[in-house]
Amino acid sequence: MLSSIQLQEYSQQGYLVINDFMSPAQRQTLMQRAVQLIEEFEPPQKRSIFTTDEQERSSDDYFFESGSAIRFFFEEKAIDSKGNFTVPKQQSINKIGHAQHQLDPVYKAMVEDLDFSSLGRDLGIEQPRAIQSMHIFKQPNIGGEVGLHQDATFLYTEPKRCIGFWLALEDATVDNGCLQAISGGHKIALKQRFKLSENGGTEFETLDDSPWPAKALELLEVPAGTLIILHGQLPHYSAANTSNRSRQAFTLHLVDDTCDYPTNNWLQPLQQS
Ligand SMILES: O=C(O)CCC(=O)C(=O)O
Repeated sequence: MLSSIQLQEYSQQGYLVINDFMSPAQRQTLMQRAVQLIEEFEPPQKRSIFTTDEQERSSDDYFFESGSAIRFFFEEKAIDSKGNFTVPKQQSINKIGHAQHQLDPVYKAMVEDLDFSSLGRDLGIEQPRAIQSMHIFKQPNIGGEVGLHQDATFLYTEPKRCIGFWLALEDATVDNGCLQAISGGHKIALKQRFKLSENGGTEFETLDDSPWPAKALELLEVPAGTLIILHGQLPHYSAANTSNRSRQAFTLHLVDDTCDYPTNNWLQPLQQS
């Protein structure tokens, strides 16, 4: 599926941009399904906010179990200090994750249609396994920043072999928080691993404490329908959405089933169906 020029670009940059990967009808299908799921979702008493802050995540069973469920995480700014919504429910969600590709018929069919496994095999994954999916919203005005990270921190395997597929369901620009990446940064070591800790929470283990490369982040502004493939060790980031336009994306991550997936990885997926 991928040309030799595309493979070369991916190996040099650690990412690859493919325009018009998804049709407008396919994008609408996922966005409408998300609206339905949010409509049916009854917010729990304890509302789980998605943040890259370790403390927020570590004591949160709702987050822990999300590797084998469909869970809803709120934007930090959507909930006030008393736990009340500051925006309507449909505009409060940061992301839905992490197993809709296995549990929801609409997401499952879309993932099969888009054939990420073949792309994964082209990129060196021997036995592709879809391990995590996310519908990410970056809501207008309140969509939070996602700190600079490498995906293999969260989806660690031995040997390290993880690929992220990031699909723009809407146009992604600098104002609404497009992806940004350190081109070529996938060649640096994996810095951290996010894992279950012995006290029942989670922790970041430092694997390499050298600083991030002193290289400017590249802005990956892309139109709706674009696929960005991300190497598992590519440092990437997205800024807060300061615009009044949302920036929805769907992501799917593959690991290689020939690699070891440690039992103390934070995300414990459903067995494959
Ligand atoms: O969509 C975003 O803003 C960030 C997504 C991301 O970094 C990821 O999926 O690893």
